[in-house]
Amino acid sequence: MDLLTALQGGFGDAPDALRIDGRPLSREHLLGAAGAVAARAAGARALAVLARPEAETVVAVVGGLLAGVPVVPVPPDAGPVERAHILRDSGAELLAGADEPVDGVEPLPVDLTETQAVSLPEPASERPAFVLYTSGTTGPPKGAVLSHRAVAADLDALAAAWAWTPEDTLVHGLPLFHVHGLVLGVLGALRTGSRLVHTGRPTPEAYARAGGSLYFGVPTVWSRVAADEPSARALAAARLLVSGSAPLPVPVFEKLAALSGHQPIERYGMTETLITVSTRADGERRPGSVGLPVAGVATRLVGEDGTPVPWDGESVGELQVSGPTLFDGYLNRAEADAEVRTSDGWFRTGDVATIAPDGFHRIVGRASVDLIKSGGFKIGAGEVEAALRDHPAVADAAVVGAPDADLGQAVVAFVVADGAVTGDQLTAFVAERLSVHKRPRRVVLVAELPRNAMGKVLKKRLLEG
Ligand code: MLC
Ligand code: AMP
Repeated sequence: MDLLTALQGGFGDAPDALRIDGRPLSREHLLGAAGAVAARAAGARALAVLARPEAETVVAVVGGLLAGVPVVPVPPDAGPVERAHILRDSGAELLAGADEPVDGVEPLPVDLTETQAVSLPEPASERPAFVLYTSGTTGPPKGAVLSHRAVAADLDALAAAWAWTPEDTLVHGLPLFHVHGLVLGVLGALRTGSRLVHTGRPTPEAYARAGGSLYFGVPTVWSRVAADEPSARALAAARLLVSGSAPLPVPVFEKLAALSGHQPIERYGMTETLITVSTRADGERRPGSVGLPVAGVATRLVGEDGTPVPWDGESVGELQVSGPTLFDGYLNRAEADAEVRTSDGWFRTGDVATIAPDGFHRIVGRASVDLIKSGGFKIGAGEVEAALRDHPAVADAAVVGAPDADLGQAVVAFVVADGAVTGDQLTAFVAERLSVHKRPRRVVLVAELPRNAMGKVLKKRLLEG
C-alpha cells in the first residue's frame, strides 16, 4: 500500500522485524493478520482501537489503514467520559481491543493467528488515515483528521532528516494513541523498513536492553535515562537519540550527551501538523533548539499585531506552519478549525518561538496557560476543570501546569469544595473519568479562586502563589 511501503516486502523480512512488548512479529505475519482485520472493517465509517501497547493494536491499526477506514486510537485507560466522547464524536462503528459492545460500538476481534490476503483497492492518498484526539484549552478533545498523504509526507521528511533506513532498529515505549508513539513510532518503521522494538513501557532499563540504533522518547523519558547512568551509557551503541513532544531541558541534553556520547536530536511537532521542525542527523544539534523546518514545510513568526517578527534569535512571535504534513481539519468542529487557520492558509500553532538568523527555531512556550504538557501529554485545563466540577462536593476549580523536574509540567488543581472531599479523592475521580495521565498530581483546596474584574481566574497568580 502507498503509506506503509515497506510492509509488503522488498526490504527483507525477519521473524522479529517487529517486537511489541516482547512479542516478535514478522512483517508478513503482521500483514496477514491485518488483512483479516481489513476484511472485517471494510466499509465502516471509522475503526476505533483501544490502543494498548501490544501487537494486537498494531495489527488493528494496520488493518484499518489497509481497508481505507479512518483509525481512531482510544487511550486504553480512558475513563467512560473521555471514551464515550471519542467514540461518539468520531462516528466509530467498530472497536478493536474490546470483548463486548462499548457505548453501542461493536467489538472487532483481532487474532494474531489469522491470515488473509488483502484484496481491497488501495486507499486514495487524500483519504483520512487517522482521527487523533487532542486536547484544546476548553471542552472535550477535538478529533484531528490526518490523511494518508500527510502521514507519508511527514515520515519521508523525517527519514531524510534523521537518515532513517532499513538498517535501523527503532526502539521506544511510548503510548500508541498519539502521533509520537503511533505515527512516528510504528508507521515510521513500516514505511522506512526499519525494525521496531516497542518496549511496552519507556523505562531506561528497557531502552538500554533493546540494543537499537534509533531511539524515540519524550523529555521525561530522556530525563529518567540521563539519571540512570548505566542505561544512559548503554545507549552509546546507538546511532541517534531523538526527543520530542515537549521541550528537552538543556541539562538533560548535556547529561545525555556526556553519558551516551550522542547529542540528542530535538524535533518539534503537533498532532495537527505532524513533525515540522527538527535538527538533522548530519547537522548541528544545538541544545534548547529544535532546528530547521523539515523538507516541504515552511514556517513563519508572527507578532501579536499580525506583522512578521524578525529572525534575530531573540524576538518572539507565534509560530505558524504550512506544508504537506498538515491535517485536514477538526472533525465536526468547523469553528475550532477556523480559529487555527489564517486567511492565507497557514496553521497557527499557538506556540511562541524565536528563529535565529541561521534559521534555527527555539520554542519558548505556549500562548495559552490552559494547555499543559505533562510527560509529553497535552492536557487541556478546561477538560480537567469540567471533570472536577462534576464532583458533587466541588463548587469551583482551576487547573494549571506547575513546573516539574520529572514531567516538565505537573497538573495542579485549585479547588473550592465543601470540605467533605479530599485531594486524593478528587485525583481518583478525575483518573476514573478521563485518561489517567490527566489526573491532578496535586490538589490545593482553597476558600476562593482569585479572579479579575471580568470574573476570569488569574492563573498566573495561582502559579506564583
Ligand atoms: C497512578 N496510576 C493510576 C493513578 N495514579 N491509575 C489510576 N488512578 C490513579 N489515581 C497508574 C497509572 O495507570 C500507571 O499504571 C502508573 O500509575 C503510572 O502512571 P503515571 O504516574 O501517569 O506514569 P508516569 O511514570 O508519570 O509517566 C511518564 C511517562 C508518560 C513519560 C511514561 O508520561 C508517557 O508515556 N508519556 C508519553 C506521552 C506521549 O507519547 N506524548 C506524545 C503526544 S504527540 P501502569 O499500570 O500503566 O503502570 C505530540 C506531538 C509530538 O506531542 O511532537 O510528538
Ligand atoms: P500535541 O497536541 O500533543 O501534539 O502537542 C503539541 C505540542 O507539544 C506543541 O504545540 C508544543 O507545545 C509541544 N511540543 C512538541 N514538541 C516540542 C519540542 N521539541 N519543544 C517544545 N514543545 C514541543
